[in-house]
Amino acid sequence: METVNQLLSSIQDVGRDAVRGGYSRAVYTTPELDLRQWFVEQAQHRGLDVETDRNGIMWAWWGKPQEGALVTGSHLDSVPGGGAFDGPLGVASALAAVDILKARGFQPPRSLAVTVFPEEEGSRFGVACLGSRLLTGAIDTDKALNLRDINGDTFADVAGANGLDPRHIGPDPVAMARIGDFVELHVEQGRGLGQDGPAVAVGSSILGHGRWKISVSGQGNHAGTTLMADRADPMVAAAQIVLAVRETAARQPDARATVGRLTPVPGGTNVIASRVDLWLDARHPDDAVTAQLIEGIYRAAQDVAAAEGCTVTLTEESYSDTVHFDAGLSRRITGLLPGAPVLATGAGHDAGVLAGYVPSAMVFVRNPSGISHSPEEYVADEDASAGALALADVLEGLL
Ligand code: HGY
Ligand code: MN
Ligand code: MN
Repeated sequence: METVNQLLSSIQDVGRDAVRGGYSRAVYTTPELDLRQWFVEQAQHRGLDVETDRNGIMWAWWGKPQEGALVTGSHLDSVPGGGAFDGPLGVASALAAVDILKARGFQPPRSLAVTVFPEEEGSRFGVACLGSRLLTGAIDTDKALNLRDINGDTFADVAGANGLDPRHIGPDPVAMARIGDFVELHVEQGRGLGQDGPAVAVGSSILGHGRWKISVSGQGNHAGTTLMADRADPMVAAAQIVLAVRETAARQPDARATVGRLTPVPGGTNVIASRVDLWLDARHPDDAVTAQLIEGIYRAAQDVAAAEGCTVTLTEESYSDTVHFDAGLSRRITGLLPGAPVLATGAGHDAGVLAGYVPSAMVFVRNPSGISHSPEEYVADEDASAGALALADVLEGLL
């Protein structure tokens, strides 16, 4: 059986992005579908029975599907130009952990499932952890079905074209009852684990985080015939909004706010844009502070837009409160991983969504680069192996 590093090597060419670098594996695009097929083959190769549920979540069962099972897993989709480990490390480590337990002759007293959640990054339809939100009912089903990608295709249509029945997409209490406990292994996405010391840590909490769409509207016009005094240029207002985002967050300890995506309409070199859409990602441990941050950013946006003769709207697209993982489960995991530090994360995860419904916890694996959502994201082979072994010990201890 392949080790976790061999499993990751076997997908290292799937979804490489020649333009951005790294990987672009958006949900229900060819690279992500290829990874789904890889997962099915690897799971079946280990004697696991694989099923895809009504929301496109894949479940590979060791033992029959049953209520109260132990579930572990992560995601295979990526951000545009993402790293090799964000998501796949958790899935590959779970498969490798099954190998380790089988090699030990371990027989799980209750069923174990390895899961793959779709659209964790929200890179295609804009809402992070869409699969786990649908499973739990954390998102309104109609809102989810009508989410659109940049081509204007709805999630309902795309999911329907990939084997799901949109009429059945939505909360799945039967599947939820099967999750007794959930543990997700994930690459550490900040600098929480240094160069020395243990390769793994136990998660404690996830920073509250949300996404807002800001649209600035002005007067589209000709770049050559429109005098500077006659312009209402939304790009100029948008640029000032990006700076206001940075300044507002920089004044608030522990806050993070980012504009990573900005789209001028129509987007011509010799055209003054008529509208500019930008997306804000804002995070803070205290949800009330996040709300104040957004209010401050929106006030600043309205001021700069008005000064430029433009108008501006702000729409919340998704929000997740700060999550604290199940204390009892995390304590048990800490006991199974002596010396592993406890680490909060600023990154969202399906484990964070599930934490609102079932006992949920996370294990992080060292990333010496401290960089993620970038081709520079990195996990050394020996740390990936340590992570898979740690996950095997945790699964054995929890089963
Ligand atoms: O955005 C996040 O925090 C996660 O990587 N989806
Ligand atoms: Mn992830
Ligand atoms: Mn991510």
